[in-house]
Amino acid sequence: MSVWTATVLTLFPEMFPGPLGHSLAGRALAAGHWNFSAIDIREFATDAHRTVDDAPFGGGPGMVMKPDPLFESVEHVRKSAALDETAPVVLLTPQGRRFNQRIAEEFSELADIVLICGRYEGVDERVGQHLATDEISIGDYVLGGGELAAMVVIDAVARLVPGVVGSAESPANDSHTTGLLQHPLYTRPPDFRGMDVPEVLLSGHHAEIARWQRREALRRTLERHEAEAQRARDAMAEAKATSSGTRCSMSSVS
Ligand code: 6GU
Repeated sequence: MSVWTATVLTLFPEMFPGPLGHSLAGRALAAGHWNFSAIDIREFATDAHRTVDDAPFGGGPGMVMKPDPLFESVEHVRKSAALDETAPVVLLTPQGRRFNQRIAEEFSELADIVLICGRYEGVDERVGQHLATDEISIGDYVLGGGELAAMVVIDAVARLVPGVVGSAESPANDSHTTGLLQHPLYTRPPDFRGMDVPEVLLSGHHAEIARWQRREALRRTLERHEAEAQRARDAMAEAKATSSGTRCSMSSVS
């Protein structure tokens, strides 16, 4: 049986496996529990100059990744026997849906994964519409390209694929899987430069420890959500102020 395989299509294959070659996922990769390959999109350019980008129709700044090398390279990996034909093809772009633990779980239940790293100002729309099965962003900020985002997605998904990272990990208890953030963790020494470990953790009282951990997880989760709700309220107040400002200036014009 072939192992779970992540295939990345990129203009910068030398960036890989990068951090994926280290830590838990890296050891599992070296041990053959999963498989990784980076494919150079430029090898699938269709002209003598190996062109992978071009100016946008309708004008505008920057360059757009051409569709033909991307379609050719996905068709190439789809044909390779090692890859499951139902593997999702994920386009990494700031316009995609925001990656989270639920999406990581979805991907981990599918066989294999293909990731396309966007570069330049963007990717020809036909790639998102007719080639990719998914468009993913890892957060509300703009990176120079999809490569770091692909590494984030692969790291998060690989550790959920059964057999990839080993049973020592228990993804079922991960924060975000439980819907709660993780409770605080401490290790030796119990007194470090006057900073103490909470008494209960040293008590050996398992039921009390479990209660403390749950309370702390709930407290952190509430704090985070309250901070997010406050930001949303501020944004709402700001939007209302702006739109009433607009109405005022409109009425003064008419
Ligand atoms: Cl997937 N790509 C780029 N270029 N920037 C991003 C991103 C992806 N996700 C967040 N920012």
